[in-house]
Amino acid sequence: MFFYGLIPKILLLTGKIIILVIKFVLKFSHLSHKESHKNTSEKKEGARQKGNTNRDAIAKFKAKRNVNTSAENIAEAILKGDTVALSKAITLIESTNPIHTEKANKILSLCLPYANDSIRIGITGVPGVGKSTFIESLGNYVAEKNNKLAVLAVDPSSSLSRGSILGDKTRMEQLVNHPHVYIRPSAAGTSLGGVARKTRESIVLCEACGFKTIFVETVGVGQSETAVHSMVDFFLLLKLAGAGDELQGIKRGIIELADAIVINKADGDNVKNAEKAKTQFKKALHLYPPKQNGWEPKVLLASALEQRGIEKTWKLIENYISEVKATNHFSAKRIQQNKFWLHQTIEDLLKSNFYQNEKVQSAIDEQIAAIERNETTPFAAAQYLFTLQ
Ligand SMILES: Nc1nc2c(ncn2[C@@H]2O[C@H](COP(=O)(O)OP(=O)(O)OP(=O)(O)O)[C@@H](O)[C@H]2O)c(=O)[nH]1
Ligand SMILES: [Mg+2]
Repeated sequence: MFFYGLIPKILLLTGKIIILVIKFVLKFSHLSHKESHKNTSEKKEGARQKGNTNRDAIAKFKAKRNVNTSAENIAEAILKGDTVALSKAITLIESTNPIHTEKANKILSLCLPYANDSIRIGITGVPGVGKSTFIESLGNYVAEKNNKLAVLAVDPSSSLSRGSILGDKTRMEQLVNHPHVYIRPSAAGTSLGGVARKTRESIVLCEACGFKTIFVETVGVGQSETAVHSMVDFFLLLKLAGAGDELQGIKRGIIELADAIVINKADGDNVKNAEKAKTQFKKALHLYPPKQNGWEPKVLLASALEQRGIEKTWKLIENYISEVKATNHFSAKRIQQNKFWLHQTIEDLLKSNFYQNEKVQSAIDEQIAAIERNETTPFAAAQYLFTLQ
């Protein structure tokens, strides 16, 4: 009896427990939902904030870019030593777009009064002689002396690959990362004249940007040595011992341009050969007429890989510079070079204006055909084409 009386109470209690459990479960799930909701909103908020940061950064970047786009602002930044602006200006110099050329010319004229104060060194040699390795070694030596160094290249053959310097970046790893060093791969272009002009103008900008030493590298395979020779104060020729290389150089007359010949890879088994080559080159140099400035070209041995002969090379360059500065030949050579480039540029402009002239373009084939039919001479045809301008 007593037991039957308890049944409703037990049922009631069980029901209450079930309700409590359900309430608890519901509350918990609500709480966790709230929590997860909170987390998502926090994440969203975070993302929004991050988005804001990105947007802020982009806006700042754009503003900076806009500020820097005017020629005056780019020039101002260059004069403060800003290498980002320097790269931007060099890109404008390299562009074939007439608007860019106009802007580049404006930047150049603003920078020109602050240029000229540097030592320009041309470095040449056949492919594989060790130019990049040598520039890395000498460059680090120079940069470590607190000297701001810019490395440019004239290499018309590699206009597609954007220059040998870039391809060799692994060989210039240390130099590329040096805080005092600016490296620019060779200018792209279809003609040597065009590439050389761009490099010359880049030199002006580098000087305005505070670079006191400029290396101009060129691959010794064509006429580019002559172009580089006429834009530098000191011309250094890298050579290898043996392999008939000496004779090749003598034939091509590049030796005549050199202020110093450095026989590279004078290491390991090659030392004896290198010493022999040094004697040969010294003799060969005597065959050339003396230089206008009275400097006698020197021959040195070096190992770019083992960093030997580097300090000697630099000391030699310093000696040369102080010698030619004392006799005023330093500035005389630069003036002479400027005259050369003036005439060179006039010739380039005349030529491109002539060939771009529409009347000339449509008449030139006719004249060639007339020459083939023996109806006119090349001279008469040229004179006639000239009257069309
Ligand atoms: N033993 C020895 N090897 C060297 C020396 N300098 C450079 N080399 C090696 O010669 C090879 C060519 O060197 P680079 O510095 O790339 O020569 P490069 O003149 O810049 O060549 P290009 O860019 O192709 O014109 C590399 O394998 C270098 O490690 C040196 O002083 N001694
Ligand atoms: Mg190289």
